[in-house]
Amino acid sequence: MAIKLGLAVAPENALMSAFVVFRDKLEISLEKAARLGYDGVELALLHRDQVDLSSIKTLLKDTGLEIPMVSTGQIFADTGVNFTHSEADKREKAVSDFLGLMEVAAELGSMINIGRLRGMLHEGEPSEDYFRQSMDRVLSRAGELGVTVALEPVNRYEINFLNTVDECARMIRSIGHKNLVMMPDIFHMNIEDPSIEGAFRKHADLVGYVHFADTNRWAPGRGHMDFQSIIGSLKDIGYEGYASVEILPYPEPDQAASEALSTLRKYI
Ligand code: LER
Ligand code: MN
Repeated sequence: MAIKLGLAVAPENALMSAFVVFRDKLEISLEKAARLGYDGVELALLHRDQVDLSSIKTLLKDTGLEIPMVSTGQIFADTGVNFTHSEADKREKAVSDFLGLMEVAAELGSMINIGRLRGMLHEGEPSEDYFRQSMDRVLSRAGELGVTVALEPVNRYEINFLNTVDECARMIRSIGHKNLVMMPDIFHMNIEDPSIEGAFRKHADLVGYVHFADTNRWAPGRGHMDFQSIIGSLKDIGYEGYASVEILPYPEPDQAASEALSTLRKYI
């Protein structure tokens, strides 16, 4: 077993803000990802009715790919709803849209992520209580469906809550639910954490999924991230899950996807 490589994709009807490498019909993106040599694709969705599950399952069989993760950032990007929103109906919409995507994840055998959808801390408001209440509902359904929820530390320029791996680890440990893991993204870790390798080693037991990008968020190899050392630390902790490439599609998507894979394969 080794670390598996995934690529972030979205269906052609995704919002322009979906942060993915391929935005196209899934039969095209999955065929290209498989031909390049990826093990799986991470699927960015806004709504559960956006995709036809039976045709996705056929595509997975035909290509041999997995969908290890359904990502949910578009729920936040679309209308700004999130788990700590000041207005109860906005928190409710964030949770119910998320639970809709969790059913897709259950059907596909995927995890589901929480990035910016967790929301912000607001002065004078019980934001963390709101977050925990939303997480209670999310995790109780995750337990029923057998879906793993992955909480992603996100850097301070995007959000003011759970920025570092340490902060995120404290939250996950204090919630203490078997369906909750961490999804460190080395782009954010490069900004927030004193040591990327050190953070992986310190919280090895929580790492369930990883996002890879170079320091400038271009394909690995285009910046100054030390992938040999970072992948070395993941090997040291025995990590055998997915590292998915979440990068800007520059200079163009096919080249970015192909460069990312060839850089990472050198070290995996
Ligand atoms: C989502 O995975 C992420 O890393 C965020 O930076 C997107 O805004
Ligand atoms: Mn990420």
